[in-house]
Amino acid sequence: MGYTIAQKIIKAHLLKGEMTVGSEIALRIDQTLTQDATGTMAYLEFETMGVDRVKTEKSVAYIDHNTLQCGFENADDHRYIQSVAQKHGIYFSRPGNGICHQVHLERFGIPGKTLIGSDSHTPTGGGIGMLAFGAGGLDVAVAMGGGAYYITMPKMYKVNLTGRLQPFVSAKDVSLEILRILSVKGGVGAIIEWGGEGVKTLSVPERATITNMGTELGATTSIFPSDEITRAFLASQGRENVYTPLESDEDAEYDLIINIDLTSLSPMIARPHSPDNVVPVKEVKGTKVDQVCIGSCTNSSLVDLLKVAKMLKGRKISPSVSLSISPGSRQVLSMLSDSGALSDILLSGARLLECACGPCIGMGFSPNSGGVSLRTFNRNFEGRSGTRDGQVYLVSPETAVAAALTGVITDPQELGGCIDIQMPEAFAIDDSAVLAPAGIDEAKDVEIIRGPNIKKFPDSTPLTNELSAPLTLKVGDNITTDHIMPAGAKILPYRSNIPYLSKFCFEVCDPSFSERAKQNSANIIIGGTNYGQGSSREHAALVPMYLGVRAVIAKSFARIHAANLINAGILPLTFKNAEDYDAFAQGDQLVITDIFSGLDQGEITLTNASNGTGVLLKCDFTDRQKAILKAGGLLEYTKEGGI
Ligand code: MIC
Ligand code: SF4
Repeated sequence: MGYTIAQKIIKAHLLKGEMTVGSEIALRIDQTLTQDATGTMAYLEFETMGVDRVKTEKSVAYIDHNTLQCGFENADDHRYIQSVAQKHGIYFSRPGNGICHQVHLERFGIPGKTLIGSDSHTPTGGGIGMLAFGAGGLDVAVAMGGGAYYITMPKMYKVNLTGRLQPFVSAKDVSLEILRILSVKGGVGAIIEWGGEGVKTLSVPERATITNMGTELGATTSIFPSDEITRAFLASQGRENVYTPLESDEDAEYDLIINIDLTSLSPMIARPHSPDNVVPVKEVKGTKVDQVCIGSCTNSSLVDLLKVAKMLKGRKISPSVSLSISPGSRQVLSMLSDSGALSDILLSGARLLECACGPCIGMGFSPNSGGVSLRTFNRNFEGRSGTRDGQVYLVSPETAVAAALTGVITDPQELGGCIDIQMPEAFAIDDSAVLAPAGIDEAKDVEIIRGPNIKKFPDSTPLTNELSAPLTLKVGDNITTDHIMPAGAKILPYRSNIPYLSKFCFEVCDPSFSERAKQNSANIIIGGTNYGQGSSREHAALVPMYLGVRAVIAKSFARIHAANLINAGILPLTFKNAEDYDAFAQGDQLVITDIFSGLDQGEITLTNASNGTGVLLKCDFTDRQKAILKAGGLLEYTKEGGI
């Protein structure tokens, strides 16, 4: 049997384990990336490992999420990250240089290499043929220290593309279409390979838009072949030397094959509040729009913004709409400016924001109360925009501009005209905003700068054989990490201050959770399916750990969040029978006994002391995961000598 692209890269990086679906494998990691919102914690963790210099081929620290610097907190964290990077051999991408995934694609991504990043959209690198995973900060810290990255060997899915996209239909519509087909749970446990003749019609940034949103499918990662288009992109970035071709074998086998005819696609839109709530734009046309945001790691490439500029040229946006544009990188912005396209954007009435995540993570530009916001981003979870009742829709840049011009949701195909944009042959290259680390000798003298906002890493509690705790919170299906640990301009500056962050835990679902949890010595949470989908933020595990959460019981978990819970020493347990979820009510007193032997048997009994019901829970952990849980988390485990 032949290999898929992902299997080939896995095989070349396999340190431990068998490549059979469902078994644990350990991978050698070539590159890492962090961003500031998860990076401070990741570097604090890295420091505790006592490794002088990163062991990866390339590690980059980006500052892109939290660039507002409303107070000293962000600014201090940025200084901290800069000094750690300088000392330990990490490249530092300065604030304003761009969004990690966009810059990494442009300047550092290499086909066939492995990358993990403390950000769930790291699979963007799959657009260039990298095997790129989102991970918790602690996993990234371990990889920087030379440790392996552990995952469960995924299934292989293939999406075969045929045909060619019609004018005003773009890669984002492909992402939304696959979300419509598979849902936010449809990619769980799988790597999605994009192939077929239609792939040849997509540029690297378009491919990256698609792999970026594979995260919203719950996929382990997504990947495109590395072909002549990849070579041309790398050449235009002055990096042709890192090109290697990569394709799957003809007889590679897939667990699922989906066919999409690009020619038949029309503009799509995800309605509030889930990226898979997708319909054709036509179905919601005419809805009044208050705000339009163009940018994010999904849609902020040069080609995206040149299209936007062409559609806006000589036109004015609707007086009732506020339009923001955040270019993905300094390279994109400088080329927009040199080509004159920036003026076309500005003269239309758009507002230019920094090359950063910005509104995508609620850092400003929140919609008005109940306001309708069309965004080219990848997530529209409730409250994520910073406005609790904001109505966020996800669209392509073309659909975004159409709405900005007309003031209502509009199918961009109805606007007419032509927006064919060619990829430039050469990108403007200036890496001066990426600071190289100090050399080995000078590094000894680099002092780490720690501001007062950086608080101690919270202590974890080693696992006990019996757990008796109230069911402090019961939630439903598809709970996101934005529910568990919200972000946004008010909270994001405190990502290195777990005690402060803890006040906001589950604020969107239940504002009293944090106070109630603090009163108990231990707490249990029950959730539905796909618990913890969304971001890779380990804060969604560290903060509950700080609040005394010892176990989360759900119908199923999202991959990165389950790994983060284990890393934090919290038991992620699943109901053996999903219907047992109904046997519990918030406030019930729960007891789990014989945890240690249960872990070995793969099954634990949960008793509801309030009504006497007993149900079985699955705990299918690998030996390494059991050892991490017993130690009280990955940090304790590594301190005890585990790898
Ligand atoms: C997100 O899009 O939710 C974020 C903010 O980029 C997160 C990371 C974080 O919470 O810092 C992610 O996707 O992992
Ligand atoms: Fe930044 Fe948004 Fe991308 Fe997350 S999804 S990395 S917040 S742009």
